[in-house]
Amino acid sequence: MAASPPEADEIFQPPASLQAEAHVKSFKEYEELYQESINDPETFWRRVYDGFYWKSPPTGPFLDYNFDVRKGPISIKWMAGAQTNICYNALDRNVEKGLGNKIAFYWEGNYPSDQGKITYSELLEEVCRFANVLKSLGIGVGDRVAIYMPMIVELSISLLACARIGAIHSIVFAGYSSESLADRILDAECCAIVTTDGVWRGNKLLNLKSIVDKALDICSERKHAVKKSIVVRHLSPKDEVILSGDANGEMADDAIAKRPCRTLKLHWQDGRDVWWHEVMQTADKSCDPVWMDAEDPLFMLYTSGSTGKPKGVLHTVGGYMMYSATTFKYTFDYQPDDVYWCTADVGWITGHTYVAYGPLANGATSIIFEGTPFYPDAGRFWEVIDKYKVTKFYTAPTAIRSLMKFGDEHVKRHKRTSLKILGTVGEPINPEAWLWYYHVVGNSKCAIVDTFWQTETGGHVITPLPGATPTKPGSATFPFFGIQPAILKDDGQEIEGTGEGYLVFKKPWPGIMRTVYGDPERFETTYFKKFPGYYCTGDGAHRDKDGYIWITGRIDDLVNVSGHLLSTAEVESALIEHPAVAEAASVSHPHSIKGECIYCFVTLKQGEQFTDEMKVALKNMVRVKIGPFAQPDFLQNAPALPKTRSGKIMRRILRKIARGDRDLGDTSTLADESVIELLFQFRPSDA
Ligand code: 6R9
Repeated sequence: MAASPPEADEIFQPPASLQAEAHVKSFKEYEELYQESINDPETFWRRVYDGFYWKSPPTGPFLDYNFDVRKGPISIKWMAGAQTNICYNALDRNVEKGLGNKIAFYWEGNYPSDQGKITYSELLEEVCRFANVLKSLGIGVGDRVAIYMPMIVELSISLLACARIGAIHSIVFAGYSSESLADRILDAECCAIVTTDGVWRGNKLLNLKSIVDKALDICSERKHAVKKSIVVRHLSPKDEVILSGDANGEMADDAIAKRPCRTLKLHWQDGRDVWWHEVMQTADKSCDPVWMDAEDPLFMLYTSGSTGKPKGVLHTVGGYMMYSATTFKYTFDYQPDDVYWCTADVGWITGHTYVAYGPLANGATSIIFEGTPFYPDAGRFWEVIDKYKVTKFYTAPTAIRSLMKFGDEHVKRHKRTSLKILGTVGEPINPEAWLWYYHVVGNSKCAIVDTFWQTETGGHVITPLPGATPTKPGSATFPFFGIQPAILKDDGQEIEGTGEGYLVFKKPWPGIMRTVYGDPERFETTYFKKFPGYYCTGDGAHRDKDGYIWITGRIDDLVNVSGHLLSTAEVESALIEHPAVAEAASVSHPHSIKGECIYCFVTLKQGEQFTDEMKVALKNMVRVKIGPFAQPDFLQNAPALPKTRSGKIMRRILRKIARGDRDLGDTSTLADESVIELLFQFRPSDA
């Protein structure tokens, strides 16, 4: 969904009340700091570096990089040789500073009566115990650990425990199917997985362990054995868990909530499966951190790639630590008495950086939310905000748009007087949703920060600063410190002043990804080959007359469904696995709530019928192969697909057909023009 033309904009000044206490109090101050971060990055980032504990200093240059494929392999090194530990900086140091009794996380469950909290000292103890568990299972530096969990405190404990002992975590969003999970485990060759028995999402009970079991079976079939599966007993004793297999587990002492209860059958594989609470019982509560090189890997996180195969985006310890902490501090203007809430799942990068690492590195109190915005009703967000007196709130445009549909009453029933900053991330926010967020949710007194960034960038790269940047609804505004954007034309020329083109960055910042796990060539091809000398985001952007940047959306074959990136190729290969399908093409299609959705053209094999049952079966194929969130909204019968003479599917034309737009542009390269009319005829009436 493209933002509105910048000519139609209105400017919103930073709220004066916020400005007074802000880290950056004026646009002028932002500009000065920004100039320093570009002209003298070492001085700028050394100040940040000095705020952390390092066991030993860098052994070479502070920054060493090559961004130009013509000069050799791409390489990015910040503070190489320096030793630190991100878990130590996020926990031990805060405890040493006297924050031991401060709440690190409030936990708010799916059911409003399910709640919990954990202080910095308690979190440190739990993390140490789990780090010792991992060690006792033979896991150490460089080993990959998969995590497939709902939004519970044990998820944060797991990732911090990995970081403490130098193991690399690979978190997979717990909405992915067994097959997607298996692909990711296999690519990273994970030796262990952490999961839970089940989880309630709204009124639905999901058996996460059975999804994991199936994924581990697929891995075994492909000759990779995951040795340990550590299972958190998350369901309340009211939900009866029946184990089949050899072992039996004790039930955790959860609060029993007023809610429906259901029986969950778990298969238990003795030797491989262990209960979290059993192995934790005997684990020691202290564990020395392992000192890691700044450039050692911290985690990988898979993101869709235009070829269909997901990429394991790799981040390293030192740079990611500094960048997650710094962007959190400035974008949310972090203050010690804040209660901060980012609604993103830790399975996505937003959760990694702004639920886990960024807030903890700053000693912040934040919320881990397991629920959905609509359960028990569409007022849940605002209820939680009042319950914990949330000051800074961060969510996605798709959530804002869907809540708008329920009307203002759900919001107005709650006070929301604690709110100061409202953030958005994941996709372009349309000005209508921005204005509703500002006026209705924020009572016209909060700063809105529309933060543009990517899994690959580690943290915010284009964003307003709440006390400094005058905002325009729909624009992510200006670059963060150390980020030098450029907008390029097709021929690679930089556009000076106003104009629209490819959004690229000219220099590395500490939080940029270092490689694609196991595939450095793909890293170079995807991000550095198209425009040598630049990091290419894959997004389009427009710069207006005042220098504001407006992200216009993906310009590759990725679709952004509710802020989740999917590749059209990934969806197509899922469809093609159905025995009735001869060929499939999928394109992005506008959607009023999701921003974009997936529209598929399917050519069936001869003799097959495009019935309603067939449609259901095809949608199901995508759910099973990728995950429920990837399910196409539209499927249309395509007796043939528009192709060039060389056989390439013309998705540009399919996008127009999906929208019912007959202004197709140049069709001269089509091998057979008659296909077009046929496809218009078969267009579903609700598209
Ligand atoms: C953090 C995250 C990255 C893609 C990115 C872009 C889109 C994210 C945006 C935005 C416009 C914003 N995107 N934030 N587009 N305005 N404020 O979402 O990472 O899942 O890797 O997605 O999301 O298209 O390239 P990731």
